[in-house]
Amino acid sequence: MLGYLVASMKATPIDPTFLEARDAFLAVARASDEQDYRSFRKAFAERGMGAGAVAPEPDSNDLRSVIESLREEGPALSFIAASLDDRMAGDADGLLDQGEEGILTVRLRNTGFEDLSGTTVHVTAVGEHSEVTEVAGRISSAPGEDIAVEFPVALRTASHYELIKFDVTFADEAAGVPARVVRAGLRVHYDLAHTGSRDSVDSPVTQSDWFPEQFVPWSETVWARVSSADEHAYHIGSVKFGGFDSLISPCILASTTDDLILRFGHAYRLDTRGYVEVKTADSEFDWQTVYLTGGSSGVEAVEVNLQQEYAGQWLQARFIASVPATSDKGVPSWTVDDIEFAGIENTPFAAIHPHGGSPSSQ
Ligand SMILES: [Ca+2]
Ligand SMILES: [Ca+2]
Repeated sequence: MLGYLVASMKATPIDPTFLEARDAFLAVARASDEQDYRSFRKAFAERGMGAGAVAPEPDSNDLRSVIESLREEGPALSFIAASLDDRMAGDADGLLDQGEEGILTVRLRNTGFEDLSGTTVHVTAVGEHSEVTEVAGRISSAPGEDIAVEFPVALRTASHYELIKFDVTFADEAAGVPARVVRAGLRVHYDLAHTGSRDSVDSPVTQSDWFPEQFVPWSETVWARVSSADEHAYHIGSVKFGGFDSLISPCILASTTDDLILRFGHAYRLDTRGYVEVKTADSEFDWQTVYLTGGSSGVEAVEVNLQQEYAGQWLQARFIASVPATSDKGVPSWTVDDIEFAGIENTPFAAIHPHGGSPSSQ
């Protein structure tokens, strides 16, 4: 058993998902004993990591893409993601706008325990917005392998930031994987520009400006973007296993003339303290604490004035806490919203603008 574990660690890729770690272990076991392989495969399936299971991506910061499966054998095919670009004919901003032609990329994964050789993928546009060109052919894949299929798309009509939809049908009838239809919705006809110094978290585009702490398999402590009514905020809490986790800001350039001020609203419900820290790009020092939380009963507004201490320097801020496991005492949590940097020279946060409009005037 220990021999398998050590050998599988050598075969595991860097920053693995749960299932990449599982597959490395199973591959090592199968190379020496088919019966052991089947026993381990059954044990993984009993814990939700069976045929058809999908792990969160290594850089996921909300783990929402997890699919559990208790099936211990057989083939399986899973839909992972769909994306659009404007690479065929457009303004090359990477976003598909009205009148442009691009590619719809459909990503599937062989999530079963068998090779597939007859996978088919079809896409139809829902509504009149776009035209999709079918791509014929049967695709082969090994267990754990990703399949990307590219369909040419022309966007005929769309209003600002419109959600257009496609039905993706995939199957591998020869292998016994029945057809499934997934409806994918994608936003089109808009511009994205970094024009903001405040993140209200209410637009979905600013989350990717933040850096989550590197994802650690088996750790659940992650900052997620959560919503209540129309209001969104960053939130950590509700985990089975405790651990440290941080939310790290994009780089900001402190003004040489104005005070650097960090403002945010938060609700803090952890027993231990949370820290707000900053670190300069060329600092020999580690993160320096600029604010320490106490418990708060409701939402509390905070202003931290760093004056001219970092004048003219590039720096990042982070929110970090040790999150205990969920206990009988209730669910611990920390929610942060409306994060603003004043007294900075750059605009670190992305915003959605009308296509072709002038970002600076929006
Ligand atoms: Ca475009
Ligand atoms: Ca908000």
